[in-house]
Amino acid sequence: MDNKLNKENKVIRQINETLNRSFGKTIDNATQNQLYKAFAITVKNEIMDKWSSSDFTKDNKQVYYLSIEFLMGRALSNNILNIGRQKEYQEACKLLGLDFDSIASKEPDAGLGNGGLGRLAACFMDSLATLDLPAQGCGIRYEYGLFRQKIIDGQQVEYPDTWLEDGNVWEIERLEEKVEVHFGGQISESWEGDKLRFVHSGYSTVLAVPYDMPIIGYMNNRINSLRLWKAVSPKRIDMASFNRGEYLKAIEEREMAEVLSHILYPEDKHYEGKSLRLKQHYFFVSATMQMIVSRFLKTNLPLDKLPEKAVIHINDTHPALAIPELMRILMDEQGLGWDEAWDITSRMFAYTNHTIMAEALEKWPEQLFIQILPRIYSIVKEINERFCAMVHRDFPHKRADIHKIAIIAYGQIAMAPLCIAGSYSVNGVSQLHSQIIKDETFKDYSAVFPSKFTNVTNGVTHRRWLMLSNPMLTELITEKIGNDWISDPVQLIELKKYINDNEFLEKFDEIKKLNKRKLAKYIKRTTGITVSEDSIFDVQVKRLHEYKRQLMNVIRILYDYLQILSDPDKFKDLTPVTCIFAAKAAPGYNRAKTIIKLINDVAEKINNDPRVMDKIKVVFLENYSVSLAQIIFPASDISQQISTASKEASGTGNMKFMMNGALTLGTMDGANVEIHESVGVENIYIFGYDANTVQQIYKTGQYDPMKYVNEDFILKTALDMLIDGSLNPERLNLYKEIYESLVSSKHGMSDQYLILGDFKSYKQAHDKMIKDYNNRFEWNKKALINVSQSGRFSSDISIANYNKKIWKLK
Ligand code: 26W
Repeated sequence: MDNKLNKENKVIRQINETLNRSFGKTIDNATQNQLYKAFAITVKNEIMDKWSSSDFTKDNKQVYYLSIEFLMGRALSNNILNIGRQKEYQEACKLLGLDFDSIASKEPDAGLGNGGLGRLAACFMDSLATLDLPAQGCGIRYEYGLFRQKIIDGQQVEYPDTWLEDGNVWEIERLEEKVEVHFGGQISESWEGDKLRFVHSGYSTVLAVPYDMPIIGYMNNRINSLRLWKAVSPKRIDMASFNRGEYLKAIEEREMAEVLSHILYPEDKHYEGKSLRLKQHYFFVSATMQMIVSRFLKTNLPLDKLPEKAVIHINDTHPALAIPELMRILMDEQGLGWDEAWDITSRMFAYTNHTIMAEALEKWPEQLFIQILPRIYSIVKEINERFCAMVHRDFPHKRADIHKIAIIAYGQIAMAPLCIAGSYSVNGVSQLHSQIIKDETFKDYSAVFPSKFTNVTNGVTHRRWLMLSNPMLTELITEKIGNDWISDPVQLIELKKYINDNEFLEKFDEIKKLNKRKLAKYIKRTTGITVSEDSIFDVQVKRLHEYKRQLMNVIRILYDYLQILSDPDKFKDLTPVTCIFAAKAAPGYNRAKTIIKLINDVAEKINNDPRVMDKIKVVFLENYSVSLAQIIFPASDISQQISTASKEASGTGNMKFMMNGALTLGTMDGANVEIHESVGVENIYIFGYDANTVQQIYKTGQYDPMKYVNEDFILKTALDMLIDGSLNPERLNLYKEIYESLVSSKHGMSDQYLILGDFKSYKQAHDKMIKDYNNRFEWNKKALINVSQSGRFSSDISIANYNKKIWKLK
């Protein structure tokens, strides 16, 4: 090591200083973990000035993005990228002989989300800061994020995700900004002059303590905050004075309070009417709304100006209680009457819906709600009564249906209607999805409030999902078209100039191959399976859900397997395919867990059958996470987006694949429709029923899966493998229910995901892709067109649209 050179390097000097001060170490004797922390602290120190100056200012309107999930992933590399210092940090590592990636990998993922909804919130945070918009994310500082998944004997086993165990360098605790949140108790009414007052007593208190993490805009001066609330018991504070008996009781109470921020619920489909979850929701929205109002009060403006200073975005219905909570604060704490409070509140909220799956639409048992949130209940009840009265008065033809559209009915409180009634804007997350919520899911509400409904298509940050994940492709792009695309991603369109440029396409191909080599190494290291970097990487990575149809993919793999066995000669020139899966299943979702087991059983069978001649390999990667996704997307050739049409609200993985030059195999669902529109029919592989046909089948009940089985002997044989012991001879019944659900044609019993109905066209489209891949020049052209069209799906564009259509910040 050249010491003189090193001393002159500013980054090295700073890191050395940090190591010395924080750990009493030098670069030569620090552990990798200490090195990571020293890097992170150094970056944080670099941004502190800017962070304090981008703090809340009273001049500008600000958006508060409320979300029960923020799936941030790792921050170090992203932050270095966004402050524009990648070169300096890389140079420093080179001088020191350190491997930056391995240091960065010491950072635990912030996995505070299940999937699409949580990751969208993270991409939006990045784009908000980059577009220089004043914004704050607000959520819960879960002690445990989404569980860590291990695959043992082919089965998912869940372990706690202890991401905070070793501290979190990025966060700042702001104890002085803690607020109280109240649960339970009674409400009494009293008249104060001509005002009816509500007094809440006998409640229990939980303290909400905020922790802020910096959200750094790309190469600008803005640093927004992600504020996550931790639940703390107020009892802790006077613990010392307690005698022994009270001490135990105090501990118990403390645990009851602090459990609120212990764990992220791992469900992203079945909403459950659990009291802990209801408390979590109220906990973080109450803290957030109190913060917003108290900040506003410091401006000394009259309360009716609040909507000019703050807009509150509700990410799905989980933060819905922010609406009645603001009403409570304005009335009970600020002394406004109902009409004044409602006038303010109803101008401040915007709501995004992320799913039409009926079982995911939140409803709370009325009794539970009354018990936990008595005052909020009385406000929701009043909102409901006024809403129903308005419908009754203004929409006489809807009178007979009022029980269907009410917020409270049949002993349940429905959150989506509350959000729609209390927000000035309601949007879906892709053109198709927004159409469906307007015309089907929420049609009664769109008839009442037609002007509230709009669309903003999802997007993903190209900084994390292209620049960070795929540095080689980023460099090639910038070398050719300059770097304007970074701040204006639509400029990626300039890449079109190279679609007939042999030299360019060869480089493009080489980069894909190097990324595949990296993934192949990861696969070898984590699963022991050898896959060829020359095989087609055919990938389906996302949460495990029946509607996403991982099962259809597995059946197709079995089908291909049987085809090869039946005529090996015919397939000896076939390009080998590596089928890659990664997916977590909700711990209580048994069918999803069985499908994981099935994928692993199929992998075991095929990978170890010499007759397959390595033409098919099946790999299930455990513990799908943001960091793993960053390795997978750049290395993928085929992007499987095969949901039953109408079920996937948007999808965002589809965009990440496209950005990295994978070709989509998909149904006309969610954002696939817009990807298809962008790249043109030659550059995407679309198959299957469209959303209208699916609705038609549901309406008529005309679906006869056995017809498809009887037409196709190989399909029949593939399905038989589920029940004839080919896969799991010791547990013959393991896949019996799955088999039966696929083939049953009894009305009401049949497979609502229509797997066998779509199977033939899926198989054909897949075959065509495998064949087309052989013409690599043409394939790479298509891939390049996908990259060049992906700018439209940057979250920068989504955020610009949110601002233009909904928030209207300066
Ligand atoms: C209460 C249980 C629960 C929890 C989370 C129900 C539903 C959810 C989310 C709304 C599920 C979700 O993540 N939806 C996904 O949102 C993405 C971002 O908009 C879309 O791209 C996906 O299509 C959608 O499934």
